[in-house]
Amino acid sequence: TTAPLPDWKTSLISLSLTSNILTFGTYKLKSHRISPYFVNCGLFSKARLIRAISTAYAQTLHAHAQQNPSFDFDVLFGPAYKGIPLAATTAEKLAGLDEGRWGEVGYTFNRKEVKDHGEGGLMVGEDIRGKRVVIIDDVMTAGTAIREAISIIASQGGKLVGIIVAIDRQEKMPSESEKRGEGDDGSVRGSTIGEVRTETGVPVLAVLTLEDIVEGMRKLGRGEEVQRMEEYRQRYGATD
Ligand code: OMP
Repeated sequence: TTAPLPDWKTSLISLSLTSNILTFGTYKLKSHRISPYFVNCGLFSKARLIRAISTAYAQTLHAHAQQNPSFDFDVLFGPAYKGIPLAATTAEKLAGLDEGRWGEVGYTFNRKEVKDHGEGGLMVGEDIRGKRVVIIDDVMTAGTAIREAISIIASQGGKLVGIIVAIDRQEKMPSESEKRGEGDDGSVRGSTIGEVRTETGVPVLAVLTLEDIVEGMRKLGRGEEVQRMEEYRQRYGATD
């Protein structure tokens, strides 16, 4: 199943390492899992870094649209806070790729706190009522962040047609015992991405997956990190 990793993915992984976006250590995740690696998309915070990631998101969306002619959308929704610059810069990159095709795509984001004066409301940017919306977010692990974004779109009358993340960690759904904070019970469960696909019926795209990162690290000669990611994958990796 594994095609060789394209050079642009290896470059993106390498750039993530040198800018400390991808780091290795011991990290407690939102899902309470303890991970040997972490991806901090808030650190795409220099011109050349935000350019690299927004280009990768735009190209991933554009390639998907070319392979699936029925795939189309009106608005990119970037959930606050980390999704905001991602939505804005990716919209700009889409116009640069093909202005005729993407030039009218809007972008929007939510406020974390509802404003009760001035223009008011929960949302900033393009109105999503009745529009086809793609969620653009940073990392997907157990799907909690994505589910929140899905419910915001529903509450605003938008129609979800796709989801794109920078990193799909390819993890399985948390068990009931994990949700209670008691650790994994070792049961076989489906992947987060599979569950979200089934629940929503829309494509869930990722710029990079854990598999890509493992292969990229291998290409970069980082055997020790590869081993730690493989061990983590044994424990929490999705099998489907
Ligand atoms: P879920 O909500 O469990 O899918 O986790 C995704 C969120 O966790 C992201 O939106 C981040 O806020 C955070 N996260 C990272 O940013 N990088 C990681 O490598 C892992 C996580 C995480 O906590 O799972």
